[in-house]
Amino acid sequence: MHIEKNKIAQYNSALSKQHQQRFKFLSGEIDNVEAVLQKLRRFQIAIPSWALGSGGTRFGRFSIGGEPRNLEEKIQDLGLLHALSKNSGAISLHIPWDIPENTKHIKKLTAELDLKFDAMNSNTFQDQPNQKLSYKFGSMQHVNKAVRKQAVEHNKDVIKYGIELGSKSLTVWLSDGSCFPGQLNFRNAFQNTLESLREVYAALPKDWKLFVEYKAFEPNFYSTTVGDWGQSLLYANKLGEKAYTLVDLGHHLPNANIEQIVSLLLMEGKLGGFHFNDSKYGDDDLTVGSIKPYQLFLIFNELVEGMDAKKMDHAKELAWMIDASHNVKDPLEDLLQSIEAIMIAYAQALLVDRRKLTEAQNNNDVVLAQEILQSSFRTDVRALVAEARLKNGGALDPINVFRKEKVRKNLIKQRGFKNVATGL
Ligand SMILES: [Mn+2]
Repeated sequence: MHIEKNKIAQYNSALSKQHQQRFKFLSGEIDNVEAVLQKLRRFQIAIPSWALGSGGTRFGRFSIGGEPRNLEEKIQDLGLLHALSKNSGAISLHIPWDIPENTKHIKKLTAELDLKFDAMNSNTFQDQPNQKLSYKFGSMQHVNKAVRKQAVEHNKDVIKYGIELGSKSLTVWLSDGSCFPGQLNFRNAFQNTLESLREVYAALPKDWKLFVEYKAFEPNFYSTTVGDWGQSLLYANKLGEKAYTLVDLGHHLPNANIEQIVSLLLMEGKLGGFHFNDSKYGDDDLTVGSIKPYQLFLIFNELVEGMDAKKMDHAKELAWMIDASHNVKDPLEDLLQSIEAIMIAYAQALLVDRRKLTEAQNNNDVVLAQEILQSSFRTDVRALVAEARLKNGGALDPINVFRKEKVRKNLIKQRGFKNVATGL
């Protein structure tokens, strides 16, 4: 489904007067409003190809209807999302769930919808039909060299698909680990994984990056072989300059100080990308900003501070992606909410008065430091984010357009109610 530009403009004009009032008031409070708007307009978040259908838990899965039946339909959904939000101009593919059959056609379609290919994702956390050896006891860590080799070859294949599509990075998330004490020799598991990753690293083109994603637990519940940022950083440092750590918000133990982690990874030049989601308990994969918006702001505060310290381009140098699951919401509406939450946190972080904050830190003025951060966090920046979207040709109120245009109803009519998106 496609929503014409002039249709979006019609919805915008109905909201224009109210928006202009709000934006005018807000821009009066911001010193460098044009520079902030420019940054917001350039910021693009990738959507993974597995995020467009209903997600599930190990207990069940409830279809929303009208889910994309193939890669082409997923790209169409992403095109619609980007037309409304203008901040989601990239797709992150999962292999083998979304193997492009006709690369030329897929590339043409994505270009028409103004979408780019972000990081490729490999999968050695489940067995595929016709797969020779099982990953039940791990993939790159496996005690059997033949299993490790199979996992390495799969990653090399994913790189090949990525090269054809114009991607520049590979994200490796391993579920490798153990469920019970004594199951695994930790050192051997680490060394085997490192050796496997080295082979994948050697297959990377010159201008590619390798992201090593970590996760504290699940599906293994006693140990995980890439379990935290320390382990990921060890691999990245040993692999070389094209290897980076990837931080997924939900992949930490409860109460971890994620803003400190990103700050130090940036300092080391080893932060490669970020997966956004939110959680109350563990890796809940909830809508970004739905549970802990202050944490999200504090993370963005460190990201902006750290990237600026290294003179990095916010929009280009790190891989930004939403990695959430949609169990009870329409996936497209959920993604629109997540994009909005990310943009709000980013905008608030851009408003932080860095000079005053540094001064407060140097004076040990704890109260003032908190006041400075919370003053930005408590600023209602929605009109600023909406203005950036408007200037990019997007919708002032994306969810309103989505609902008024009855997108889901139309998709169900087109695709049926009972279909399940590939890969889920
Ligand atoms: Mn992730």
